Amino acid sequence: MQKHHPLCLIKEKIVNYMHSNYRSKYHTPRFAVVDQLDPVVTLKDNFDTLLVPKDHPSRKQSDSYYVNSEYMLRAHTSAHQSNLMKMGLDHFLVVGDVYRRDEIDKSHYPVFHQMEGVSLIDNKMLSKMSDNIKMFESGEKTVEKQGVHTRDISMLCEADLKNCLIGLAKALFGQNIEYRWVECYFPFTHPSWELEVMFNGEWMEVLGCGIMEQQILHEAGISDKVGWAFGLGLERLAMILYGIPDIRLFWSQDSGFHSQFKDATHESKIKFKEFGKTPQNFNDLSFWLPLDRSYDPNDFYDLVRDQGGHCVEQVSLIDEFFNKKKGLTSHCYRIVYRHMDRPLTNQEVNVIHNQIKQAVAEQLGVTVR
Ligand code: FA5
Ligand code: MG
Repeated sequence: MQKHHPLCLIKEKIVNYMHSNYRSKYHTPRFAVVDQLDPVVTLKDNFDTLLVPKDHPSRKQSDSYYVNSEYMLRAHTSAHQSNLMKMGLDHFLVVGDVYRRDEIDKSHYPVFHQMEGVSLIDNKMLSKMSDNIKMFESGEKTVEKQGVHTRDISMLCEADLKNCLIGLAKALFGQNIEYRWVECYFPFTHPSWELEVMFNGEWMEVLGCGIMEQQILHEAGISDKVGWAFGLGLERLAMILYGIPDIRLFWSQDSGFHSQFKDATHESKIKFKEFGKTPQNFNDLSFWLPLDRSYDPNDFYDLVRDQGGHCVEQVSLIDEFFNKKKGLTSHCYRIVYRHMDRPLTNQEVNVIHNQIKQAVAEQLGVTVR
């Protein structure tokens, strides 16, 4: 929800991809975006509706966060699939925070964000995609398909789903990404896959997906459609896109992190630069703006860069006011000092800060406080 946060940027990028590639007949976006749902859900929605067996490991006390015997923090955005289908949505994206007790390493965190995508295909859409395909039969379940699905519809859905996701991966990471599909198991889809993308020399799993179990649609009151679904891990996609090496960084309050995304839109090309683990040091300065020349804060930023070089991590205008009596405007700036690879001493910071003050006084002709 936080504008310019890399998770918000990746969300916007994905929504943008889905909206530009999938249109309804009046050219409106086909996928509805739902991103304000309460993360407290029933165990029924998180597990039962999705056909998760009673003895499935994800139900253990040690794997999820329970409120009581009826409610829990959602462990995946799939918890909303059924309710949204019951409300009549055929194509939707659900974005939200999800909660799991999980391992701790650079790509796992107990709170993370997922985007669910669901697409239901009806006969009308089907007739546009292919000729003479039947959806249902009463056959056997095989590795390739559910018992009630024809082989044709299962293959068509698989191709449509994988196209969508590989198209997304290429839109995010470029045509040359290294990826692989891994067959896997989810109780709510069959067949099911996970997509892995090469990142810093290792395979990183970024999403799970599959053809929705027909029983889930059936129980939601839908008998004439088939569907596919995916669940994306937003942190991992953003890590790959921006080169963010550790998932904890998404929770950083440090301006060394946020300054790198400060003015970004989802179209900005950003490569994350590690900022040292060294502490920050900040110092404020203020002055009356010159009257005899035009002034732009960028003039000041330039001077700071000249004097402070790589010791300055961020500069922000923290206060601005107009003094009626004097007819003058005052700006107060905060300069955050931090060297990328060693801690700065107070003395060093003071020296640089004074040099900046002096340069401002000389070059802008103002008195600095
Ligand atoms: C699911 O959560 C399924 N609900 C996805 C799905 C949806 C499958 C619809 C089929 C149909 P999984 O547990 O694999 O699947 O998580 C999906 C993604 O969330 C993972 O690929 C990964 O990118 C991300 N993820 C999982 N656990 C964590 C974690 N602890 N920290 C950060 N990201 C995680
Ligand atoms: Mg997985």
